[in-house]
Amino acid sequence: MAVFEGTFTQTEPLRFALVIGRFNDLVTIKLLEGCQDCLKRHGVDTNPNGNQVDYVWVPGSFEIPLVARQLALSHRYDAIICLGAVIKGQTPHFDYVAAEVAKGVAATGFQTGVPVIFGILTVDTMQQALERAGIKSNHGWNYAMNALEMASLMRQLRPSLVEPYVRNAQPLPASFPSTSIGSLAPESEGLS
Ligand code: INI
Repeated sequence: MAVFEGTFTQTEPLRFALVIGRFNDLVTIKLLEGCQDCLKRHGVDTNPNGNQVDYVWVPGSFEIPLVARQLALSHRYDAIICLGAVIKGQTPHFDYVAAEVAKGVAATGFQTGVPVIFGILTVDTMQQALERAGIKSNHGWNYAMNALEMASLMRQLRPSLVEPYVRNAQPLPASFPSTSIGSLAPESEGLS
């Protein structure tokens, strides 16, 4: 058997999309800078005119999952990094936005098979947000590290590499109830 883990070195073939919320952009621009710095120092060409990173700006964190999903479904990216800042105010808006973006980002990765990094700060005050966006440390850097690791790991786990184990698997006994991948596909897709 084997141990699989992501590396941070062979980054030339990797493609990333960054989805960034404009809301609280004092913070999100700093997260973006930390993220770019990390990618660059690991050999990724972060130039928007290059061929490794695309940037997509959205109004706020609430819009991030929809756009991340669209990007993931394009199959053009090894990982998608979502950057936002949800800061608690005097209204319950914070709770709705924070809950929806967390659920949406998680669902997008799970449903599409593309790693989607949750780079959304959820904090009580602007001070706390700024501390995490450069004053003390910059979480944008960590989000980029997570993306590099997951992008590399998922490339290693592609079915073509895992296939030998499937080939070596013993056939099921004839009496075993058979469930093929085809029979699990949604009927609406017409696969049978
Ligand atoms: N968007 C954020 O990214 N952070 C916030 O703190 C925030 N708050 O608290 O209101 C916020 N609201 C905007 C929201 O993301 C949507 O853009 C808006 O509701 C339109 O759908």
